[in-house]
Amino acid sequence: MPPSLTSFADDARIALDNLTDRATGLVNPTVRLGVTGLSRSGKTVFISSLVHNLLHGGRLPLFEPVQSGRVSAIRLEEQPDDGVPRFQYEDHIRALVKDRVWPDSTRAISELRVTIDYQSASGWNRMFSPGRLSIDIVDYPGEWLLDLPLLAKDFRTFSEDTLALARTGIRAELSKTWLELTQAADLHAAADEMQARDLATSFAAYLKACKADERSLSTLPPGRFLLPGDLDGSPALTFAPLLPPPEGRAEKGSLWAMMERRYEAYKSVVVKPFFREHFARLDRQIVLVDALQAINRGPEAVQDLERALTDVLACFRPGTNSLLSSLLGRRIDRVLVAATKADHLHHESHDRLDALTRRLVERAVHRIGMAGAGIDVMALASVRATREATVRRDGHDLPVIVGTPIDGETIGGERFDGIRKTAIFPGDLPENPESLFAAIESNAGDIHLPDVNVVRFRPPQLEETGGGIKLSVPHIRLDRAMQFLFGDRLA
Ligand SMILES: Nc1nc2c(ncn2[C@@H]2O[C@H](COP(=O)(O)OP(=O)(O)OP(=O)(O)O)[C@@H](O)[C@H]2O)c(=O)[nH]1
Ligand SMILES: [Mg+2]
Repeated sequence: MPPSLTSFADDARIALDNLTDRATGLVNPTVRLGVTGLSRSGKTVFISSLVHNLLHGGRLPLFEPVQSGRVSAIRLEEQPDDGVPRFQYEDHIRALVKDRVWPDSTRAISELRVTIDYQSASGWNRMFSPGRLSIDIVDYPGEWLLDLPLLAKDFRTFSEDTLALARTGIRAELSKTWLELTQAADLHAAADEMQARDLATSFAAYLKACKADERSLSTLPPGRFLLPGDLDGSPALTFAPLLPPPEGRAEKGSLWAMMERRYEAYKSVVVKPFFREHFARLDRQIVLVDALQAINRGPEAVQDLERALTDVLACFRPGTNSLLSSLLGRRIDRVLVAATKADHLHHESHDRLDALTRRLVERAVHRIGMAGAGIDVMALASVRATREATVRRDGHDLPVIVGTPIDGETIGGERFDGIRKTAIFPGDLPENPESLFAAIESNAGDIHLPDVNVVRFRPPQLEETGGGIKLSVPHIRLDRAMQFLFGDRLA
């Protein structure tokens, strides 16, 4: 992103916010952890399970501070930001653990503070009082993140980029109605509110169709066209990209001028406040991706995920804006990209999902010329909804996963009721991720992607100890994620 990301006044405000954060941080050390991902990628489930495992003594062998017994207490505390909705941990956990249903979709930002008391590992630090770290977890939609690159784009570039993409692949089908409407519009004619509304509605319908498409195309900005909230119907959300751009400056009062002004309004009303109040204050970030779903849906979905990941990682590129970095005084120094829902695979494939996601990230990082330092990748399951078993068939042992499909789920024509369990063969990922990308790039008509069986299972029944105490939520590699995201801050 070029240095014009925000105006100087914004920078000064961010700096001030950060100073305040840091001043409070001296009294009570904190780490602000951003959790994001496109919708349905597993953000709510991730935070709920992470907190549950911390609060309820989960199995966390790879989270060193807990493993080595240095943590003396973990509790929820009041969050620092009064204006941000609280992450409703108790409701989500009740759904997951008691009702065994997945929590509802959450469509905005929320926050939760977890505070950990610990003994420092170093003898020197132990001489002082015991350590205390607050982790402020901030859950926000990935769509908001994909809006950040707009700060560096004028209306002309935004229009060009958006229209070019709308003409490719499956999107060409989905954008047809809107493109016809756009082509018929006279950019020089006097601005007309009804026409602006029609164009915006049609453009938004195209964006929604992409998102809803079962081939799983990831989201395109502007994100608020999908989740308008209380800005629905405002001028800042009533615009659409236009082409071709007029020569020189557009005439005052023209359709182009109106759309251009509203696009700028979107940036200042929606994108900048998010950047300033939330994004610029994060220390650490986890980006959740549903790579399995993309693989399952086909080559275009995988390419699309890679494109979205490229845009997302570009937001975390360090040092692109030296003025900003110096004013911020701090920036996100660790980013974790995690492929979620690994419990849909047999453990032999976990490393393969890991490798595949790593390759996806490497390609994205390479494309934007980033160093890749501070970025880690892993495959995990926030909640393990399955267990593994083997079945013998035709003299061979086949690895299967066993779980309770959610009510109404059908597998091979058989409908499940949410009570009966079943075993499925989860399918295989390629040993070498390169073969997958080679297949995608060769663009050979009907590409065969590996078959992964993505069945929706219910959350698991929690095991109980002999004394009848329910254990914490089972997971895969959640402890590794914790260690990377904040383990070092508890040293
Ligand atoms: N098996 C399994 N399914 C998961 C896991 N995490 C998420 N899911 C599934 O993915 C769905 C979406 O998870 P959420 O945590 O609600 O996703 P989100 O990113 O918060 O979604 P929005 O709030 O809609 O943006 C859940 O309803 C589950 O079906 C997991 O670890 N294992
Ligand atoms: Mg959510």
